[in-house]
Amino acid sequence: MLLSLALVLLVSLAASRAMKDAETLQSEMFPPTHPNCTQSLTDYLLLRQELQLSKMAAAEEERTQLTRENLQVLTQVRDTLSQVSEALTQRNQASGRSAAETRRTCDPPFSSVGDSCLLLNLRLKEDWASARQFCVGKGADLARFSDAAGYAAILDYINKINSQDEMTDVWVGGTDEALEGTWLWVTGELMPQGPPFWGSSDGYKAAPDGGSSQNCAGLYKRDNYYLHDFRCNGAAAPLCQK
Ligand SMILES: [Ca+2]
Repeated sequence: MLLSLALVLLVSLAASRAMKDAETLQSEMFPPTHPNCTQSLTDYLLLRQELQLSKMAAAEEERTQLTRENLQVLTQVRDTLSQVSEALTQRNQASGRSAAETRRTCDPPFSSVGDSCLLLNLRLKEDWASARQFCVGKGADLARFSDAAGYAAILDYINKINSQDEMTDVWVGGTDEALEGTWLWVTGELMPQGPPFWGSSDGYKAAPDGGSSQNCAGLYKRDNYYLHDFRCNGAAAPLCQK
């Protein structure tokens, strides 16, 4: 009987201790609810939402700043392109005006060649002085050129006029009549010397090579219209220029 009572007492004590341990464990794992628990959770959620909104606002501000910078760069590019385009337009306009200004308006039978007016009369074959007089009568003079471009333009004109390829030489306005060996244009300017202006006789002897017997300059058809010194009383066609 006593043993039974002791056993019941022990069982009761063990059960009581087990219940106490369970309560302790529960209080440690699940702290008691604070009186303001609901309010704290709301504050926390609001604070977290506020932080998220703040981050989103910062990111949006960063994107806005980036967009603003991109816009500035694009504006600068547009302004630069606009300036380049304007400069090109002005240069093209100036170039067009320059080309138009250097091209003379010529009355027939003269033709506009470069910055001058030319007239070649292949039907007229006379000495140098008469040819010059013919040109003066047209308000012009025998032709001159100062550089390869001018010479090339004259050759181009002559070849167009002489499309039939007549063996006719052409007088130009150069002479060394005043001082042998010193070739001057009728304007008093020095004629260009050597290639690509002057030709050669028989392919080896460079013109001018006629000495004091040949004092007038002409374009020699048989030498592809290179410059040669001719006898001034020879017959050639006048090339007039004004
Ligand atoms: Ca001479």
